[in-house]
Amino acid sequence: MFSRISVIIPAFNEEQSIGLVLGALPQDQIHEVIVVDNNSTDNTARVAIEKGARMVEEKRRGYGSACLKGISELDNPHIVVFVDGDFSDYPEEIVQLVTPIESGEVDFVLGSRMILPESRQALLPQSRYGNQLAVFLIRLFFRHQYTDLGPFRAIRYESLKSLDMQDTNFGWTVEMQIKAVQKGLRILEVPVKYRERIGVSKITGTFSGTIKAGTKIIYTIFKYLLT
Ligand SMILES: Nc1nc2c(ncn2[C@@H]2O[C@H](COP(=O)(O)OP(=O)(O)OP(=O)(O)O)[C@@H](O)[C@H]2O)c(=O)[nH]1
Ligand SMILES: [Mg+2]
Repeated sequence: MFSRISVIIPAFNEEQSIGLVLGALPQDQIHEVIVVDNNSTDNTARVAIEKGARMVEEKRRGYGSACLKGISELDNPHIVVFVDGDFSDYPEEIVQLVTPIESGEVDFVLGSRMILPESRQALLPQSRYGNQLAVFLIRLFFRHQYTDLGPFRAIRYESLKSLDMQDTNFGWTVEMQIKAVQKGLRILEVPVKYRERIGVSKITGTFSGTIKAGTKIIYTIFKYLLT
């Protein structure tokens, strides 16, 4: 990896996993790693700093708020990578995400957990079915076939800026994917591995999180259809 790569990790109470995520990233090849701590009540921030990440705080709760904060702190990268802090993704696979952008082939690479059977099985059923519904609606309305709304993704910084991201919580991933289609970005999906999270579920692993996230994702799809 020869470009300046910045990694943004939103994290809320991930003290058990954030160190593993940071340890698995090839940090010597990465320009900066920004952990956005969202008012964690555990030692997420301390572990992140000990493991060499830059830690920034975002008081406003929400996955999108944390990502927006991370973007505002970027030090002029070529490529921005988003990865979760729960060690569900395999951070070493960053190479597969970044290489097609470095070669000039594409602008946006989405890590799909729906391609490898082992990854698909590691998804919670509500994620699997929710994703299938969401990607069906995106294909219907926006004419692009995605297979997943996975959090592990890489995008050219210039392209990311052109998307003018807004969502402050669960609509973040789908907003990026819809806007990427609308802006005519060159999009590629690559298969990524996935495993059960470490630590406590915040979103999909909880009933209220699933309802809130599912509703927001569907709402976001219709919002961009109608605007
Ligand atoms: N900054 C921030 N991060 C959050 C918030 N909620 C969750 N996260 C982080 O966002 C990532 C995704 O959240 P997860 O809890 O893994 O959600 P999920 O993958 O849909 O479902 P589970 O893994 O089953 O919980 C993790 O790194 C969380 O720490 C939040 O309110 N603010
Ligand atoms: Mg997770």
